[in-house]
Amino acid sequence: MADDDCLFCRILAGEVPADVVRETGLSLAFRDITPQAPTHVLVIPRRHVANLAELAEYPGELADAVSLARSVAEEERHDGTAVADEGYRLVANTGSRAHQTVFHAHLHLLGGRDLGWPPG
Ligand code: DGP
Repeated sequence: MADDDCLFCRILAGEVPADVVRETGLSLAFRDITPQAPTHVLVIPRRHVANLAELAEYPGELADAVSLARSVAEEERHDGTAVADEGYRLVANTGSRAHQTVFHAHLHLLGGRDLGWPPG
């Protein structure tokens, strides 16, 4: 199931260190190494699939990842306010033209500042 060449599989295996925020039996949440917002957490399935579209073939695991992201948003606070209350964004870059650089499905959870629209 794991891909030895996949960075996020190596994080899941504990071979590459990560700042883990929360986890479930199906998913892991850890801080992005190049944060783009005060809260920038990546939520990944333990299953190695290339992107979110492929994760849709496993609805329970997709729901678990979204649920974990919600839990992290409820826990993260800036100036005393939960990210879940002030607003946050879940992003799944899919494919190289959308700036996907790691081909293991992941959600970016971004919050803690005003987020522009449309995204770049
Ligand atoms: P994307 O461009 O959507 O594929 O996002 C991949 C993200 O992964 C990017 O925001 C940077 C992050 N990232 C890359 N390498 C590492 C790493 O070694 N550790 C952590 N925590 N994040 C990483």
